[in-house]
Amino acid sequence: MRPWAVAALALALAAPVATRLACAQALPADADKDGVMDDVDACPDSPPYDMVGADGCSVCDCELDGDGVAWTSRAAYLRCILAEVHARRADGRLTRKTERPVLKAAHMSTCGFANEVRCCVMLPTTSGGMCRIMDELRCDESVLGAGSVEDLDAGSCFPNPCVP
Ligand SMILES: [Ca+2]
Repeated sequence: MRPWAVAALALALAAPVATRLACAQALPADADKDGVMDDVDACPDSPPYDMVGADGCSVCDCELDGDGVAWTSRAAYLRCILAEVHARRADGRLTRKTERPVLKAAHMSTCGFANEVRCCVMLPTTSGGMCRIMDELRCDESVLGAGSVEDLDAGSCFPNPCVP
């Protein structure tokens, strides 16, 4: 084969690879995996299983209701979650299978509780710890009598945040 033919063949074979690489590099990232790409995500650090709007921000924020004030009760927060889950089930954005971790994360959270925190009680035999929702005053090594305790503030214990 002549050198110019070899070069032409090499270019022809390389072009699709180069095109695929260019496409892969051009895809925007979604660091928090909420379905809203980072370049348009106003809340790029959403917690796992948080239901977000088109702007990437939580529809039922853990600490603030839709008016930007603290939840009046746990029940008010859970009503927001259930209403959003039902809406997303109705239009197909959630299925029975995909709603389970969303509901689990909401139920295992501090959201709607005034003084509760996620408390990590580190286990001496493992490299992680147990996450418990408790009053922030109790999340203390001297109160719990545990070796190592960490207050993670508001949020959910699902998935377990007490891992290194
Ligand atoms: Ca995102």
